[in-house]
Amino acid sequence: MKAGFIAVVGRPNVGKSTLINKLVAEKVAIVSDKAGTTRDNIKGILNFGENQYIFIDTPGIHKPKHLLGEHMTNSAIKILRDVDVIVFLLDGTQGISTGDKFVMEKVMGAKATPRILVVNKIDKMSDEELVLKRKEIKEKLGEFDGIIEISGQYALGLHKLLNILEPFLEEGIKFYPDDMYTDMPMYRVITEAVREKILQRTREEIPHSVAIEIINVKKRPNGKDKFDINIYVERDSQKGIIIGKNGAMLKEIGTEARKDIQTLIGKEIYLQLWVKVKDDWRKKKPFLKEMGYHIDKD
Ligand SMILES: Nc1nc2c(ncn2[C@@H]2O[C@H](COP(=O)(O)OP(=O)(O)OP(=O)(O)O)[C@@H](O)[C@H]2O)c(=O)[nH]1
Ligand SMILES: [Mg+2]
Repeated sequence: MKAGFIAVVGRPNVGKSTLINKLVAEKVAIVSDKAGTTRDNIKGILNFGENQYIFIDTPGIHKPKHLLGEHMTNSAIKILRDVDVIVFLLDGTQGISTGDKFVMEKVMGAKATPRILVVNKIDKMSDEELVLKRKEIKEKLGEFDGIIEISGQYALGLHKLLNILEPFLEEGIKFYPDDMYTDMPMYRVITEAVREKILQRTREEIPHSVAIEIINVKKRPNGKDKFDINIYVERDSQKGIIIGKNGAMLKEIGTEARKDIQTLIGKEIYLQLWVKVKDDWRKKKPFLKEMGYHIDKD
């Protein structure tokens, strides 16, 4: 019996959350094609054979432009020192960028922690590209304790990944009960589901400008519990887009989010969504704190 903590880090959009959902075979983290989807560390726990793998999904590491970005990048960097092994995920379909080198700097900052380089999205790569990628990694990033190629989305190479991580787990312990696959509280399952539906339907600044808060819960013993939820945006124009023509967009977001939440929590609920404007909230510390985003470094 072995167990260990594994931080999955990389620049935004490389597929960290998709990989963790696939590994634990549950929807732990929300996913979208927009960079900057994940805003907090989330654990995805996998019991495989006798072993317990505790994966930590992290926000994409980037150079922040506001306090929310600072919280996101700091969350990812801070966890590096506290894990047994680091998985540094690359998008194999793209060249190694200054963004990846920035991640590497942070990974190297956690000196003693072993690091595995994982090339993702190989479903879109040829064999020749894979060989060239190994060369590029060596030249631009340096040496690792292991390198492997996978596709998180198509579950290719995941057993190999578990095998390569196994030696870094600690002997003789288990940290979580067998039926627990995440540490996410129910309220976050709900707010993240709403945020995902907005991210999947909007573009440009909007995905980055939304924050979600449950403002009221009405428990109804003989009916569905009712959740009132605020969607905060930064501008009036964004509010209009999220509400949509005759409220069509907001309705769609609510319907889709409700379906996901019901599956995740195993019971029917009623969702009421409200859209509110909070100017430049991503730069305002008290509001960020209220939303559960902590920007203090330690
Ligand atoms: N082709 C392909 N696409 C993938 C794969 N894994 C993830 N994607 C896509 O990549 C995009 C980003 O995926 P996420 O899992 O949200 O990426 P992330 O690294 O968690 O992103 P942030 O939370 O923004 O840092 C989505 O559109 C995924 O569908 C893969 O193995 N192959
Ligand atoms: Mg993510």
